[in-house]
Amino acid sequence: MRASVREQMLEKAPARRKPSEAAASKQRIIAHVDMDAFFAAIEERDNPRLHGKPVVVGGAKGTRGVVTTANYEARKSGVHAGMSLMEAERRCPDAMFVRSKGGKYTSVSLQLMSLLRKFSPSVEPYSIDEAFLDATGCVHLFGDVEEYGRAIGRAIQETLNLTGSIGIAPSRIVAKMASGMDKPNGLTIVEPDRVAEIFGPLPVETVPGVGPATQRALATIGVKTIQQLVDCPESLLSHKLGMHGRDLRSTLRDEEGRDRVVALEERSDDKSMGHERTFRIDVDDPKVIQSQLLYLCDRATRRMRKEHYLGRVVTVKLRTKDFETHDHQKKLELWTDDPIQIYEAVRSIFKRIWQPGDKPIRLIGVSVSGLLRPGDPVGVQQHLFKGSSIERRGSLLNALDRIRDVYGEGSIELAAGTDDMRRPGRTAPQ
Ligand code: TTP
Ligand code: MG
Repeated sequence: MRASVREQMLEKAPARRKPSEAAASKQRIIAHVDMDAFFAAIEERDNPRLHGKPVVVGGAKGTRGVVTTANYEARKSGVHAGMSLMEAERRCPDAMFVRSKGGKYTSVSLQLMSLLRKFSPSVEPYSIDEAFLDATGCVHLFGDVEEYGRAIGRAIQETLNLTGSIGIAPSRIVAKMASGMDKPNGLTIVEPDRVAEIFGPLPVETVPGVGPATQRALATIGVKTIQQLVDCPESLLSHKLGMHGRDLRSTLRDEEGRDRVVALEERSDDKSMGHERTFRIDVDDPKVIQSQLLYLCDRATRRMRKEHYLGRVVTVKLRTKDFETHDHQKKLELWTDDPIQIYEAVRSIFKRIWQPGDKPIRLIGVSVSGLLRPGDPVGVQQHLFKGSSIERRGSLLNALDRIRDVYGEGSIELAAGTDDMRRPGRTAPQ
């Protein structure tokens, strides 16, 4: 089915517009690149023992934990991200199991992003192995859309010795769906006048960001296909799904300028969400400080979840008794709104700037920047953390958030953040 859709698109598509016509009509051309089996492909590339074998990334054989990703060879046996390692071993006994090596993947990701900047001045990294490119003014430099896509694929292969799949379409969401249609090492081009014909009949769950819960909610109002979702009255979607419903519809309809590719340089990364606390009595007890930090992480991420943000850059601010102020940051590998993940980063930053025996602390603050909204337009969070422990923890956080919505902020807190010592202080959102 996938191959045939691709053939239809590539071969039966009406003659492509000439570059000058495309430019004249101001039709946007967006490319989406998604690397194939990213972590597993890097492991396979770097370790000759793994070549050609089924590879599962996530942890050593026989250990507890979940599959982070698996290469296409292992996927043939039904192994997929989010599955327990034990189940992966049962399904694919010959698989080679490898632990994740975060730093290495981040550095390949950076190489990928800088490589992609040769193909467009506007490259928006979207996850560790995905990016959107605004190709509108660039395609004609390479000949046509197909040559442009092939050149990107070749450059990835030659420079990184990896493969990626590419979707090229008139909008971000369609480009993203297209890149997933012919994996691995695929190139799928969707002409503007064929979008509705190709994607309209597909089930709603094909849309990135539509998980099982959204799918069920849509089914109750008879919305099963993408076309039905696009045609559904906005008020009905809002009633059923709130902001997410409105977002999905306007994304699919290309409304509200959602098609802009926002290069990192243009992104308003200066926006941050956080909380800080000034103590009435200066504090130097590490246990108290730790519980304060967890409390601040909880508060900061509570705000992020309320406003549907995920963040990536964690900053700890510290002011000592004599007003010396320190400000240190850490960039996480992936975006998150999880207080425990943020807390882990905060602890490692804090260790660098304050040790027991240092000057007592007058103020501490935690803030998160590098913010993204998952509905912009595709669910980064849902996509990246599908089936992971974060998703499971997510339902606990949702429950905590709901209790706070009803009974107030102080009604329930993360355990170590409830230390009484915080009461004498004052906190302030940043
Ligand atoms: P994906 O692009 O979702 O997956 P992939 O590149 O492994 O496979 P595909 O060919 O289908 O695109 O994610 C990119 C990397 O992000 C993936 O290699 C591992 C990591 N990742 C996580 O850390 N946690 C997760 O839950 C998922 C899904 C991926
Ligand atoms: Mg990928």
